[in-house]
Amino acid sequence: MTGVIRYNRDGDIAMIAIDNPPVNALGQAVRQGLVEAVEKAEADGARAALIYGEGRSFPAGADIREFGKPPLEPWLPDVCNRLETSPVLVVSALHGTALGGGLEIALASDYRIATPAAKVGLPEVLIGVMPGAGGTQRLPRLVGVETSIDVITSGRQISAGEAFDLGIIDRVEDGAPRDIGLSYTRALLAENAPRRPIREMPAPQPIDFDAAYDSALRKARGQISPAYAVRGIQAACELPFEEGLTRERELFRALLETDQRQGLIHAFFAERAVGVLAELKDTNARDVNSVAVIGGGTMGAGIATSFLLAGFPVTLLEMSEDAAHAARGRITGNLSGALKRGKIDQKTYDRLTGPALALTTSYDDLREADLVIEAVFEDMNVKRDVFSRLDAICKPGAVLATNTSYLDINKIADATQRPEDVIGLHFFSPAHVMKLLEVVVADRTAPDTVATGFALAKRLKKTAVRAGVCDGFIGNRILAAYRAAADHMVLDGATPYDIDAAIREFGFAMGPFQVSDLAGLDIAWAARKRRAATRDPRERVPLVADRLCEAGLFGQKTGQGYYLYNETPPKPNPEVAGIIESARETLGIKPRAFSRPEIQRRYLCAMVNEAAKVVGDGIARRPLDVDVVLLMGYGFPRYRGGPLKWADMDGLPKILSDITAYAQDDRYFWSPAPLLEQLVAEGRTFDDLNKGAGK
Ligand code: T1G
Repeated sequence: MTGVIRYNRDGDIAMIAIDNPPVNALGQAVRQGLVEAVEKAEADGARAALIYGEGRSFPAGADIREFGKPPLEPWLPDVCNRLETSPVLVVSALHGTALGGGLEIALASDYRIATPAAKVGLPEVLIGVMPGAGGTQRLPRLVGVETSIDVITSGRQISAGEAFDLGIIDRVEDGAPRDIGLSYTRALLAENAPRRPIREMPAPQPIDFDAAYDSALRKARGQISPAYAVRGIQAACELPFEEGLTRERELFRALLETDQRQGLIHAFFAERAVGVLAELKDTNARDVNSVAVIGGGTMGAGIATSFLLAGFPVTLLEMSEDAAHAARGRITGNLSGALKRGKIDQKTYDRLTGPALALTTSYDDLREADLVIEAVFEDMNVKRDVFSRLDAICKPGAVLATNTSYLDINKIADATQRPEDVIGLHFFSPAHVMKLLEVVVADRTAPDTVATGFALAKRLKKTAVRAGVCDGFIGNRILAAYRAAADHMVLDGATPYDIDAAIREFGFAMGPFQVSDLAGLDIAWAARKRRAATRDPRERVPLVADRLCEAGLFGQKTGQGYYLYNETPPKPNPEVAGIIESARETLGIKPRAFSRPEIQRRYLCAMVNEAAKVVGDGIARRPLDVDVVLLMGYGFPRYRGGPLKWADMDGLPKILSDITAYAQDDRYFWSPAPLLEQLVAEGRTFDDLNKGAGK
């Protein structure tokens, strides 16, 4: 028996415990141990074998760190087949998250019991593959094709209750998995329960699989794994079981080789790696139990909602009773949305909108707060005034945070005598929904203040990424670059609508001009006007965007921007063509055509180039930090792994040569990032910089 599998007997029952922390992933040693254990159970005459997990969970799947490496025997499908064809009655006792290969092990068992809190699922499509150990062949025989397509193409986790209702598990019982498994197995033996290999169940009724395939492809916006999984389920209907397994394996291995699998696995591990920073090692976060928010506008109310949902009492300060009342209305609105979506129950709603939330107009009420976060008007003087007042009022050790999205936090910290307590917590709107939080570290922010930011993100169920101070930190600075590339292409001959279509084709849900209309063109316009005095004369001005704003076309908020919003789907605004034409005339530009590939290329190269500068400048600790920000905050298609993972897979030399070619037209905007030039010169990738960094 391998160290990760423990075997002993309890009467007629072989007890097989899996002990491979943290999630009992089905690595090679576990797979080998399981085969040896079932062989031992058969050899020593056991009548049944109970499989259960030690620690936090029944296996949460194959060990995804093995992906991309040569597969080691025994392969998981063979382990499942070995369990299913054993003469011994096999029972699985599930707890925690029995996912992927873990559920496939359970489906290869004769009976399945679970604790009430257990979750099951086949989330393989979320990491770019599909069930590859019989899941697409056994689940449809158990629950039918429609349910299998829903479960497998969504990759969603299913509660024990729902799994019981669907027939995926046979019994739900509270208690330790070993105990409930043992008593259930004894009961099965006592009633001489028959073996129930799913492979012997009838094939499920087929459906129109081509339609299901097309629908899965459409929904996944270019990601192919859900559609491939549909073909696997189709095989369960059309082929004998063993041939169906072979077909599933072919499809699985094809997905294993794709860039999409690489991108999604990179995203999975990157979202966990961003919290691993050398500066956080051995640094304790400060205790935060009470939170104050200053400013009850959209962002302030969203931030307050986020903390309320995470269980913090919140005091929100506004400048007047009316403003405080309006803030309460926004928060209540947010929470009623959470209630409607089933995120909270009525009792919680009443508590969060009642005793947990205090509104005030007096700074005195912030004296005892452990954390104060301001979301006031984006003006340096206003923010400095707030921080100097906080400095005078707040208790020593209170963390003073700003939600500014671009202002210099060092200047804000200078307004206090305690710069070590000042940090940026940049939420993304809507703050109570978006999972990304940029933790912006100023020059004198103390390490434990940084650690507090990361600890808060965990409690808010958000993913924190460390950012340095610059205009736009990580996400907005890179956004400004690729947004500018889009504006330049409009001036040079492309239409906003072709650009939006090309970027949607790459996998974004929306193109840049749709996003601008959604956010409000006036926001970027205000930023441009703010920076106009210090703008480099070589920078190309997005005249089209300025003129749209001068005409009051701010986008959805005014009913018209690049698109008209008086019908669905919104149509291109006919006024825009004239505005573009006059802007080109003003600038003496003779428009030229842009193909979709060139549009995508320029847009992505601008993104990668600025991202490389952000890493090179130390604003982001590693390339993976940038990937996580763009994936979680800016809609970068997850199956591409993020801009720098995409760049690695596309090839840095070609990207650099494209940037160098574009620089012929605009040396200022397309100045290559030194880090990109260095990596190409050294034959390295952005991923090389991720390895080891931050440990
Ligand atoms: N393989 C290897 N490591 C894993 C892992 C896995 N499957 N799942 C989690 N980890 C690590 C994770 O990297 C982290 O490590 C630690 O466990 C805790 O995870 C043939 C081929 C289970 C819901 O896709 O969804 O089976 O950072 O921080 O928030 O059909 O992890 O501590 O060093 O996420 O409580 C299918 C993926 C695989 C499940 C727990 N299974 N995992 O979430 O903790 S493919 C999955 C998750 C497959 C078969 C196919 C979550 C979780 P570290 P965590 P969590």
